[in-house]
Amino acid sequence: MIKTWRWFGKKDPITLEMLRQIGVEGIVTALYDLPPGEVWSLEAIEDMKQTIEGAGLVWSVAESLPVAEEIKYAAPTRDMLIHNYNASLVNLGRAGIKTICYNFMPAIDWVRTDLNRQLPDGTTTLYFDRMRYAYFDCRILQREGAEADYSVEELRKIELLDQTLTKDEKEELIDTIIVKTQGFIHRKMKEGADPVTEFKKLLHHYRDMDREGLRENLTYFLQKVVPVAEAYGIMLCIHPDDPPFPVFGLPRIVSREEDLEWIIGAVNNHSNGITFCAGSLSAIAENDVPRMAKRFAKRIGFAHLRSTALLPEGNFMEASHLDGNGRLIEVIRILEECVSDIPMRVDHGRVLPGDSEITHNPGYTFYGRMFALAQVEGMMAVVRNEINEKRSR
Ligand code: DNO
Repeated sequence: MIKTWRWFGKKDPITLEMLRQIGVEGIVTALYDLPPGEVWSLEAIEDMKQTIEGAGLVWSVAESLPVAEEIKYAAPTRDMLIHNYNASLVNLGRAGIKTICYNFMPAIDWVRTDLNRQLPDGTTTLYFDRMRYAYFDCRILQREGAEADYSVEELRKIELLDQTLTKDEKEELIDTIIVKTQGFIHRKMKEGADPVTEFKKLLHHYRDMDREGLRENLTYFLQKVVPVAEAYGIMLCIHPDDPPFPVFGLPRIVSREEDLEWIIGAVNNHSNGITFCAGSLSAIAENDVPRMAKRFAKRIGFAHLRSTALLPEGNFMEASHLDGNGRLIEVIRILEECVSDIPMRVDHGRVLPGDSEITHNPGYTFYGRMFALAQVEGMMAVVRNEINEKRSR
């Protein structure tokens, strides 16, 4: 696989020069200044491409070419927005960017409740605490009917949290769930807006939507964009839900093996592909991550390599890249055997010494990711030796 790195553009303090020095081969980036729905012009794409190539690297993946919410909830404007999406695809294709990552998570992308969970060794990591999430759902959002999603015991814990969380902790929770985790991935809050009010407005658009409804809207989208991707030799790769279960009463349809099976069949075309995010998929016990890699290998165009540790009571956190439910070495073995030419990147590094001095987005530290990349490279080297030996026998 090709070693790539998510880079946040010219303002990213982690420079392309730094990335070359640590052995990165390709860049994963987006036109972050453009809101979802706007066309990525050929000029802007070429400009980004030249910046990357000027540093001796290549632009391997566009992540994400974001899908506007209006497409996900089928607003009257969706045809116009899909038209714009196709225009961006055409421009990316013309510029030679052939791997595009996107997701179809309604209203909210990845969800964590703590961005700086302290580990025994003093480093910190990302964490999902189910009760804090539930507290946010029931007490901060005050989502209608939310209580029905939790057991009596859980509702009692929510009550307890209400009494023990400080005002600052409650503010921090809001900031974590709907501002910091979303802010750097095309979902910036409007200046001066109240995050909770804004988020509730967004949720409202999905009030009557179930799994089937969202599947219909994804099918509608795929039927219109996959032919364009195919014409330009692009592989559109859907990112799994993170975490892979419904949140805030919203359906999520890219979570389990049967979901991926359904998606690749919805439009049966090689350009309708998958971003194999081992980390997201690993956050529920029922997902056998290596088995999924094997089953869908032919349609995997991009890999996110990380892993999670499943904890009691529905909590989880990022595991070491050598550990956890992602079982990365097995995943790497499968991907190196079946799709060795695809780009991969590590994801969600820890905060290591030195990282607090370099401004970074949550989960996207320099040293933390570099450390993870070294671990993954080690596994890749072992696996490649195995494969070469096997083939020379
Ligand atoms: C979070 C990321 C996601 C991912 C998008 C892809 O760290 O894994 O934001 O990039 O969902 O569309």
